[in-house]
This record gives sequence, C-alpha cells and structure tokens, in this order.
Amino acid sequence: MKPNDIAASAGLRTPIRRQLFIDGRFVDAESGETLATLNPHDNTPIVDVALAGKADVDKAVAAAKRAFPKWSRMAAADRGRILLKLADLIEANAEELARLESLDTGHPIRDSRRLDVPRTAACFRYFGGMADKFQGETIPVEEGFLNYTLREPVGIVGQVVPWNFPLMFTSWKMAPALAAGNCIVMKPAEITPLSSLRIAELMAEAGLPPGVVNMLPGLGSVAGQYIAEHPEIAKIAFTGSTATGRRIVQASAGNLKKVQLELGGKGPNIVFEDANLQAAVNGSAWAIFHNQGQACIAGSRLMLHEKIADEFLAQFIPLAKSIRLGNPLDDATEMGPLTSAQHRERVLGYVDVALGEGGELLAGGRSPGGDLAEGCYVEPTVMRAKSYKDRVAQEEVFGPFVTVLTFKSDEEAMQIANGTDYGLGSGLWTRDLQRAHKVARDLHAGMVWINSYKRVNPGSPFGGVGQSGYGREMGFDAMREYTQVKSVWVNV
Ligand code: TAP
Repeated sequence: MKPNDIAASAGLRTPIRRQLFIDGRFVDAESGETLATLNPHDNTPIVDVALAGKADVDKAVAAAKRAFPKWSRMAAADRGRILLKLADLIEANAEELARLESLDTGHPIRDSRRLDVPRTAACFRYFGGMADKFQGETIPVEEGFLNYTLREPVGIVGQVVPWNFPLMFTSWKMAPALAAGNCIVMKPAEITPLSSLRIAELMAEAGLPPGVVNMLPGLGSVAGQYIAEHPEIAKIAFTGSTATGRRIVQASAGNLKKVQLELGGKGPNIVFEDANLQAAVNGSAWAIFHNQGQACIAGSRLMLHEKIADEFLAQFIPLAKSIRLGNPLDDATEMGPLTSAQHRERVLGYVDVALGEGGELLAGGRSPGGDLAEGCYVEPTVMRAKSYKDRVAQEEVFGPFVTVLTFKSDEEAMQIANGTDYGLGSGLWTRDLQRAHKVARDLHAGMVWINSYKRVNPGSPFGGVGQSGYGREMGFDAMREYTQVKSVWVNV
C-alpha cells in the first residue's frame, strides 16, 4: 500500500508527516537518509521517515539559538497562551492523533482515545496555565539590601524520548520546558516518530515561533548521542533504559550539561492479606497489562501475602487469560501488539530465563497464532518466581509479563519490595491505614499508589530514585528542572 492508502485505511485524513521539523519547516535530512516505521500489528511499513544526522542536529541547535532571545523574554502569559491553544488543537484533532498513535505504537485505540490524547492535552494545558504563575522570591537579608531571585530558562534543551508513550511524552517533556522559556531539540524514538511530528505541526498552527521546537527523528546512537554531547545544548532530559541513561551522563560531561533522567523500573505491587481482593485483582491487571506492560511504572512484581495468594491467583489468572488481543485500531481490542518485533523477542526471552531459574508459568508465555501471527503480540503472561533475587524478579522485562512472589510478613514484604536497584513506581493494597502509610514511607520509590496503581496527573511529580534516575517531571518540580535561579542583590 502507498502511504496515503495506509493513512486512509487507518482513518486518517491528514497526510502523515515524515520529514524533520527544523526552524518551523518540514525538511529532509541533510544526508537524504530515511527509515521505515512499521505497523506492529503486522510488521508492514507505514512510511519512510527522514533520519536526522549530526548536521541536522547542528541546524536545529542553530535555529533554537536564534529563537531563544525572543522566546525567553516573551511575556510568560503569552507563552502560556500558545500552549493553551495547542491543547485546544490537540482536542480538536483527538481522533486523528489517537489513530496515528495506535497505528505506529500498537496502543489499543480505546486507550489512545481515553488516555494518551487527553493526557497530552491536559499536560500542555496545565503548563500553559503555569507559565505566568511560576515565580522567584524576595529574601529578607541584611539591612540596606534587597535580595530577590529570578527563575531563568536553562537555554537550549535536548530531549530524547522512547517508544512506549511517544505522544504523551512529547507533552511531559516539552510543556514545562516551553512554559519556562527554553527552546527544544527533541529526538523521538526511531520506531515511533509519527505522533511527535504531528504535534510539531500543531505547534506551528498554535503560533509557536520557528526554531523554538525542533523535532528530529533519528537513531539513538547517532542523533541522540550527538544531542547528549552537543556543546551548545545546556540540558538533556531523557526517558528510556538505565543503560542508555548512563551513556547519556557520560556523553553530557563535556559541557557539564544539566541532566534529568527517567529510567527503568521493576514496580512492586504488594497485596496484603486484608486487601479488598476484587479491587486488588482488577488494579493489578491494569498495573501490568496496560500498554502491553511497556511502561516504566508497570507493576511488574506482583507480591502476594501467602494467606491470600491462591485465592488472588484463582481470580487473576482467568482475568489475564480473558484479555482480548487484537488489531489496535479495532474498538474491541483490549491489548495490542508490542511496539517492535525485536522487543517481542526480548520479552519472550524472559520466559526461558524464568523457567531456567525454576519459575512456574501460570499463563501466557507465547505469541498468539492465527490472524495475529505476523504481528508483535505476546499473550498476557503470569510467571511465579522462586526467589526475589532471580533475574526475572530483578530485571525490567517491559512487556505483558508479571512476576509473582509471595511473602509472610510486612518485614519480608519490604525486603522484597526494596530488593532491586530500581525505585520508580510502587503500589500496595490494604485496608489498614497505619500500615499503608508506614509502607509508603519505607518504600524505596519515587511514587507510591495506595489501593490503586499507575495514576498520573500533570500536577503530581513523576520520577524515580536509585537506578530509576533523578529529576521530576510534572508539577512545580518540572518547572524547577527547566529553570535556574539567579540571585540579585540591590544596594538600597
Ligand atoms: P533506549 O535505548 O533507552 O531508548 C530510548 C531513547 O533513547 C530512544 O529515543 C533511543 O533512540 C535513544 N537512544 C538510544 N541510544 C542512545 C544514545 N547513545 N544516546 C542518546 N540517545 C539514545 O531503550 P530501548 O532500546 O528502546 O529499550 C530497551 C529497554 O529499555 C526496554 O526493554 C525497557 O526495559 C527500557 N525502556 C524503558 C523506558 C522507560 S519509560 N523508562 C522506555 C523505553 C525503554 P532509538 O530508539 O532511535 O535508538
């Protein structure tokens, strides 16, 4: 099929953008190189997308430098107004964006409609409103002096995002950076560039001046690495694997870039013996199987008190088996394919790892056949591990794959929960208020959900500790990440 036919068959009316977005215009890569983005439902090519190289990053940085003086000094409320208009445009184009995201990533269309698109709009709206409310302070210093602080933008910001939530992550990264007056060079993942390019187009429509945002699909090892190294980029914000995060820290040392990292996780989801079991079963399925488990905050370690483990699994396993897999563009689909064939192989590889460690496969563990055989599908997988020290209980699988562990006491639960190097999302289910707050306090994690899992909101700080990275997205914390403080002394 030709690109236009693919777009039409996916219900898209707007042509799919497939060039780099630099200085307010769509342009080919200097090298002329392109890479096909594939539909994970059947591994057929959607379109060839331009692939940025170093020369394109340099062009984008130059455009951002030209745009920075005016953008950073524009009245904050005017910057905010552009973000608010963008949020309106996202809502006006919601169905198109949802379809584009589902086509490129495999997200079930019901999730793209209900979650990805509204959350993207909400994030741009939140920070649009924040732009003129984030302010400095006056500080009571010694007599004869007035001291105040200015919150200034960092400058040109590099942003590298992964393939699991490409649309939503454009807003998490760009909205606070823009509200604070920074200019951006962003690299989406090479396998999911389409919704980011459409957002760039909508930004221009919303009135964002040329050069303020530059969108460069490209390879991580080339464009991403060069963004991390670039001497004129003042900060890099990255979401992805811990291994790449480490590479970014090393690459950014040359000009002492400010670094913000949102990395992997191995979320403990603890079900105590006094939990509302029905709520915990449903919430735990959501915690791991939403977006095919491709979420850094997924509740991928299901920790059950041994008194309720059998009863819990007797409900959880049939629920996992009942999840409807299918074409992401089909309204009835509850779980789509993983985002790439390579990733499907990686996830399935963990079935062998777990079985080799003495694990017990309770559900799934394979790709479905039939109509879905050509796609990147993996059945919802439930695996009981022998020990919390096993690889399957320590390493991020990043798929519809939950590792089941049991515990006997609160102390043992905490030992298991805090027994990985990660510290991102975590959850617990109990009716005991005191226990809930104590466990929340003791969890080594950036986020804790009590009797719930995986809630996010643009106002609530999001990020991790330990090998899950540092810095926070969302809320006032994100504005702090994208500004630097200047202290001004006035002799009065
Ligand atoms: P990463 O390699 O971390 O990719 C994330 C982003 O970083 C992509 O845009 C990637 O570009 C880019 N990148 C790769 N190498 C880079 C470098 N040297 N310098 C700068 N940027 C670079 O993740 P992945 O390979 O896609 O996935 C591997 C595993 O990482 C997953 O299985 C999962 O465990 C984890 N992961 C975690 C998250 C979150 S939200 N924490 C998200 C994705 C993956 P290209 O994609 O174009 O190479």
